[in-house]
Amino acid sequence: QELGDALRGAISAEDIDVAFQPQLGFGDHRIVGFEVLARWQYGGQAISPLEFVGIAEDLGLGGVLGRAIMERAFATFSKASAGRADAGQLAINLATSQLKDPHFPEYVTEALARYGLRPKQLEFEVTETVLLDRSAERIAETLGALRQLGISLALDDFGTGYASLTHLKRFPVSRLKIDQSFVRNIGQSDDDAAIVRAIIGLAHSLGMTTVAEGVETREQLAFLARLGCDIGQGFFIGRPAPHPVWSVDPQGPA
Ligand code: G
Ligand code: G
Ligand code: NA
Ligand code: MN
Repeated sequence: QELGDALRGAISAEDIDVAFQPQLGFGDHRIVGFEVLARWQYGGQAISPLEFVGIAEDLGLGGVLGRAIMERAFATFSKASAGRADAGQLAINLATSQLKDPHFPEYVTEALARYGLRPKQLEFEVTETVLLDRSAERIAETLGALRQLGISLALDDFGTGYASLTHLKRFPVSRLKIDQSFVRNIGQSDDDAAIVRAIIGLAHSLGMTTVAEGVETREQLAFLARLGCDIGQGFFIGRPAPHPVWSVDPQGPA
């Protein structure tokens, strides 16, 4: 209740921030994009986006929150990438209500144009939970329309949900994000290594690419590159930051 009111206020006051976490291409060792992570400071505390996105959805504020996040991300990214030849892609997490809104593709097209960004520079991330919603038909339509616009779709937290293989056929997915729970023990657990290898093989045989999440060590990074993973994301490569940073830390994955 109180948190809900505060969130409503924070959205209107444009008090929701975003962080940009870099994604490293293993092929050419360049930053190929950034995942946008929403941030909200309330009462001196960082509230997790898992929590406040959920509250917003329950209060029917998912649409306005999503727009506030996208506006903030586009504004910051477009300014920071001005004059840069290949700034890469922005990956934005979507909540269910955004995909149920029939006007969403129209809004995205308009917002991209307003910030001088191209549809190819945008990727949306959805979890399987989002796809499992009762309005799957409606959601599939929205995702199809976004695909038509040239915006790509990544399946988040892959491997932790249900019926994942059906989703790959039913929705226009072009990238799988390997959940960090599999990446964490990749060097120690043969099972986790086998799972990651299988996800990469599945993705590639379906013409999709893979992003490994939660890359925290040099060893994990090397292991993933050996397995043929396309892109890595995690603290070893770069922490979420208030602005996109394209340089690769020499202490990190150089
Ligand atoms: O950075 P981290 O703790 O912040 O993110 C926690 C979870 O919140 C992740 O699963 C992430 O996908 C989700 N999340 C972060 N930002 C957003 C956002 O802007 N929209 C939605 N729907 N989820 C987000
Ligand atoms: O569900 P999603 O995968 O989008 O969540 C991303 C979450 O993972 C965010 O909370 C982000 O801050 C966090 N994160 C990003 N990189 C790392 C990492 O290397 N290690 C851990 N433990 N968390 C990470
Ligand atoms: Na995500
Ligand atoms: Mn993820």
